[in-house]
Amino acid sequence: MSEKTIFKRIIDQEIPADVVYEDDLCLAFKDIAPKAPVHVLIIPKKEIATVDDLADDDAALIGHMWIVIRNLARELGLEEGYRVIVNCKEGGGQEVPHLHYHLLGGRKMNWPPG
Ligand code: D5M
Repeated sequence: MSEKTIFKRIIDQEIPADVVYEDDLCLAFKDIAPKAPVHVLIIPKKEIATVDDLADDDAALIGHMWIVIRNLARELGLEEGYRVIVNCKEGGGQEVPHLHYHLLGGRKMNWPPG
């Protein structure tokens, strides 16, 4: 059995996180190294390593997570706009192998990203 990821350890409450939302399917908490005034990570409680590892029947879970993202953006005061990023695998800049959405806002976002 491979070692738990840091995000699985947060789900299991083995390490603390600044949780802003939780339900049966997902958890949202503040990024430890924020890249914008608002930087929240939204993760499924189900262990899915990357976008590449999504199963066809994860579609409802992913749809649910987008509704959570929309609600969080409203609650966090991001009516001027925001960015949602998913890094996929090493080449995509993913460091933690547990699927996560970055919700970034509170400043003007640049394009293209690095
Ligand atoms: O993004 C992984 C993100 O996870 C990165 O922005 C830092 C953040 N991170 C790492 N450890 C923690 C803890 N313990 N709490 C909160 N945030 C954390 P990636 O897309 O994989 O590069």
